[in-house]
Amino acid sequence: MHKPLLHAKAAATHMATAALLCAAMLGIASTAHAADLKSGLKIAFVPKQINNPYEVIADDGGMAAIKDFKGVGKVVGPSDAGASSQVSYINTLITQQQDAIVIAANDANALVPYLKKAMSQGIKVVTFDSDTAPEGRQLFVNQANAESIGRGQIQLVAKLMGGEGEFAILSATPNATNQNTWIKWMQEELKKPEYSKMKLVKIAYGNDDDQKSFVETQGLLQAYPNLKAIVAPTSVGIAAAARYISTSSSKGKVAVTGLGTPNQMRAFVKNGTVKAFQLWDPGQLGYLAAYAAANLASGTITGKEGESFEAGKLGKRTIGANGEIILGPPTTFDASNIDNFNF
Ligand code: RAM
Repeated sequence: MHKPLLHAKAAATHMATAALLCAAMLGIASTAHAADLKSGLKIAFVPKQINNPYEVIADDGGMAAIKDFKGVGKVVGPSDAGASSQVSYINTLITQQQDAIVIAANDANALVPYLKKAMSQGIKVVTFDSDTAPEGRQLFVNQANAESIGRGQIQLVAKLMGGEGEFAILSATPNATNQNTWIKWMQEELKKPEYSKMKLVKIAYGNDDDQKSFVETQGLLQAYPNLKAIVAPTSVGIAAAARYISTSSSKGKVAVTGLGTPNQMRAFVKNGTVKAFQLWDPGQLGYLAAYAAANLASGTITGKEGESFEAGKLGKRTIGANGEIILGPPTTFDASNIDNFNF
């Protein structure tokens, strides 16, 4: 019973690979279709941390996609976003011979040897949300162009603080690849002459821990009495900062903005603590990452620039430079539109 099935599976994979080869030889850009995906693929999601509402939405999106293409999905991961806290989960997934690992990396380099080991055993590795160094994965599903996220955050905070005064960044962990890349672009944007009256006084780290982010917010307000804004490019950080400020004498004086989920931020927009913030749909991010992983594991794509595949309800997606696939531009939420979003 098993052998013919294996042969059929192998034949399907060979046919998909042959189709790719032919298309490449003819110079035709082919698109992999959902029907080409293997069924029963074992795909494991490893979020930065298991209990972060943002990560839960992203993982749920991934599990929904896996259900679409009849795979076997699961979510495993640490309760803190520490640099090496994901290692033991990766090792277990290797032992279990998963078909693919989809991971939001807590560190650009610390995980690379373990992910390389996974790939050497035929397990496909896709990063999403937060990347590793490129040698640690085959594809990176990015929520939006990192440069536009970083520059956009400065453009938004500049508007909220009237283009002048002191502001601070409240980030996630010091090792988070995504936040560090965005902050780099924030600092780049700040060099423009129109921001010459704005001063970034401090980058604080709340480690994507609610309580630490809350305490860091308090510390920023005490250390910088003239602070006019806090930008938290992390959904955990922005919610904790808004909660602190909403009941403090800084409410109305210190603007809070950054990246957050509409559901976590709604109350703070309604009570006037937060005027505007940004994000993409984390559920769609997980959904797209699952389709990317399934296509790699089915042999319908290899991860090369220019290859494309069908990502269910998100339609056709194409791999860009450095194995990066971009979900789409972020949305800015404020009192006028926040009730249109439920995630
Ligand atoms: C937190 C995490 C995540 C980031 C969002 C915006 O949930 O740090 O990686 O993308 O914020």
